Amino acid sequence: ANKLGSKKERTLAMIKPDAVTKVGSIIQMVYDAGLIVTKAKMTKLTGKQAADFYMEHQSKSFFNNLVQFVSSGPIIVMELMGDEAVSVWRKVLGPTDSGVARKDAPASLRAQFGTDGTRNAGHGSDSLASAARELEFFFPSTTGHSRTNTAKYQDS
Ligand code: RTP
Ligand code: MG
Repeated sequence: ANKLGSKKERTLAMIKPDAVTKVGSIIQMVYDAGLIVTKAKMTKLTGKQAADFYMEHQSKSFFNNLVQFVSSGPIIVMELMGDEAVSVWRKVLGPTDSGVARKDAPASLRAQFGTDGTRNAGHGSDSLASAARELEFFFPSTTGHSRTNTAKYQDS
């Protein structure tokens, strides 16, 4: 923690396929929240890569819909940095279900750009541990350990 008691963190933000055309407004929301973009790329996941990324949800009823949706078109992934970036970015996203978000957090990203409980415009890591894993997934380290053991995702 710094002398004001806050912690600089990194998190993985994803603009899902339904909101890629809103990238300009979304990056403005990043900066308005006091975070900065330190890495970014547009890419597209295969179904297998999407299933790997969301493997924590493989037993859930919505898993197949989620994998199909997130691999249905281009996405934009970003490393965001700032004080308490993990929780700040999830606050910007708003509630998981965009319908709920429109009622409870109308200014949130999901309220403005999402559709429903699955097509919800954005993703944010839910903990520091998730952030470390998800950043490595999309922006693999090139030093310190073997890429082949850790990188589930590579540009094709
Ligand atoms: P995310 O991981 O994408 O940031 O979303 P989250 O933490 O707010 O929600 P999570 O429970 O981790 O769910 C991951 C994604 O799965 C889709 N989902 N569909 N009932 C449903 O139809 C349902 N529930 C979740 C959403 O795309 C959600 O963001
Ligand atoms: Mg989640």
